Amino acid sequence: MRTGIEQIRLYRVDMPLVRPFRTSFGTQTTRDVLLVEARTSDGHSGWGECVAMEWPGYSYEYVDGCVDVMTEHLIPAVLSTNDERSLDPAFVHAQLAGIRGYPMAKTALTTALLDAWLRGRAERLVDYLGAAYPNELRDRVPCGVSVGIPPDENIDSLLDEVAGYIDEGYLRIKLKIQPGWDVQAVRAVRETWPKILLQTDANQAYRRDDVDLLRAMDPYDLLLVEQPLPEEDLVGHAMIAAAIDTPVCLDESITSIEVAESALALNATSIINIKPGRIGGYVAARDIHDLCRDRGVPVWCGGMLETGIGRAANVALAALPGFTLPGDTSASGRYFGLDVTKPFVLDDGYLHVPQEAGIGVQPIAAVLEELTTWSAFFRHD
Ligand code: OSB
Ligand code: MG
Repeated sequence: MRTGIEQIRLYRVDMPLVRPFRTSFGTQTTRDVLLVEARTSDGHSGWGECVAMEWPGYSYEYVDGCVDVMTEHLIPAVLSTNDERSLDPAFVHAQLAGIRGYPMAKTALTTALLDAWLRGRAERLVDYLGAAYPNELRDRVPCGVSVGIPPDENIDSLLDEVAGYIDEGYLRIKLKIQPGWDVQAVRAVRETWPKILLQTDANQAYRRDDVDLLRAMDPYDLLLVEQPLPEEDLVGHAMIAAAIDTPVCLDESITSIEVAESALALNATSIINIKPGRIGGYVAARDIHDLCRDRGVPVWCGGMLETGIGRAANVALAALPGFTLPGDTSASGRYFGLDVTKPFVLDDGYLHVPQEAGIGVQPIAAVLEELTTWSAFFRHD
């Protein structure tokens, strides 16, 4: 028998955040994160991270729901054969095609399988995703940082936090906003740092008739405002985009390449935040990048407070040439005191793309064991 999937393992890991992360949809103090390991019959392990949060606040997916859909549907589908095809990305995609939705759960599983398959071929994820432009792949990516709403809603707390990130070398600041915490925060940061790259993220907190609140931030030279309105409201985003000067960038709304095309056709967005977990995988994310690059639409790599596993794959993706804006690909230390992998460290505002095969990193066994709160395994039988 040629190489196939030998076993799939799930690990639920508890990762305390270095500071609470508050957005318009709620506050996270710890990252309750699901990791997937795919072990192959020839001894490779591939890894994927599920970016769903503990509760369905960003999208409908959440960790318990992802465990359920993986256990009941996704893992049985990929374990239905254990011949060499079981790792082939096109075959895996076809096996899962009949299961709708759950892009975060699918991304975690398919990334683990892709990582294992690439390790078997000694190929890096960045080279696989960027095969169409081998000479334009970068070996480091520019990094921004996403700054939550301070729990005390105090402007000085915000300025202290931003000052720390600027000292560390972050190249762009993103402020989380919501009605009541928007123009005053933006104005304070802009007045303190007149030249920094600055943008905002509302995570769907506004409505169509809040256009005056959004227009009030136009004087502060923002790169973009991310996802002001609900996910489904593409036409509303087009109305906002026409009414304000700040470019609109969609995050939650962009759930597939078809939605990306629709949003661009409607002028609902002029920049796209690419998150593989939201779209259903790294290949789908690459395809949206290719579409945007062809159309001259800038993209950047979003983040979901990933561990080193998800971060490694995101950094590989962000090395593609269309990622022209700094991503939410911050260093491990911005999130965690202890990461499950070797930490990603900021170097002059950049993270380095891992050089090893697959996603290029693996968990440190002792750390994974220490942080794991639950695990399960599945085999072909
Ligand atoms: O909307 O981009 C978002 C974190 C969790 C859920 C949604 C979002 C975010 C962030 C943080 O903004 C990005 C990061 O640093 O990982
Ligand atoms: Mg966002």
